[in-house]
Amino acid sequence: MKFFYAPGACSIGIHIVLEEVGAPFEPVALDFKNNQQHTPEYKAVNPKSKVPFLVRDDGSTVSEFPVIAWWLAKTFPAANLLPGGAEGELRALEAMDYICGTVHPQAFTRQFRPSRFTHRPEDEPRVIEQGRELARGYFDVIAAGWPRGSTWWLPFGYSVADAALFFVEWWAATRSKLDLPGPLAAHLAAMMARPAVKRALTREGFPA
Ligand SMILES: N[C@@H](CCC(=O)N[C@@H](CS)C(=O)NCC(=O)O)C(=O)O
Repeated sequence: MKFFYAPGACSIGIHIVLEEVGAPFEPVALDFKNNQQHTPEYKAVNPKSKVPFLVRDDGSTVSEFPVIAWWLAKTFPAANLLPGGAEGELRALEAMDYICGTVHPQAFTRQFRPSRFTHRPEDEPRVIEQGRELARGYFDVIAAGWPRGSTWWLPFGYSVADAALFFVEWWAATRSKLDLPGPLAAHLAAMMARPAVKRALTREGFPA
């Protein structure tokens, strides 16, 4: 399968899942600095102009982080990346949806692409600050619900939810320079120690 990503984008979470499951994949990097996601060539592959994106071996495609992560975990069950049963899957999907549907677009897209939230350039610093405040609030919500004594986000153990949480923690620490609440700082450190995370970061050109 082909995996489309942009170095340092949210696709790093799917990159980690791919490394965890050990499936063969062809990584294809897009250059966001030159807006490669908006070229006719990429739009012909993915009309949404986003990453992460998969083209499977039969030519069919999968988009949207939680769906890609869920599909990879179901397809490669030996990696044990999903809690069992409908209830367990529900918790993993709920966690990933919070990251991908709320934390990423509301807190971090505000910080990284403020012009999408205002037409007035003079308002952009306030949009960025609003994004930082939202990030702190969302991280506090996650920390308050953290399973007691757990390294990983879901009480079941390591899962695809951890790969989703990783990318916003990593952005917070490396790009936004935000302090993470205790359980999330410990979680980021635990993620950084995983060989799959190191391999994904290295391939994308970041310190591991
Ligand atoms: N809902 C999508 C959002 C993915 C997304 O926003 N990806 C960003 C990278 S972090 C992107 O491709 N941005 C390109 C753009 O907006 O031009 C998902 O969860 O996969």
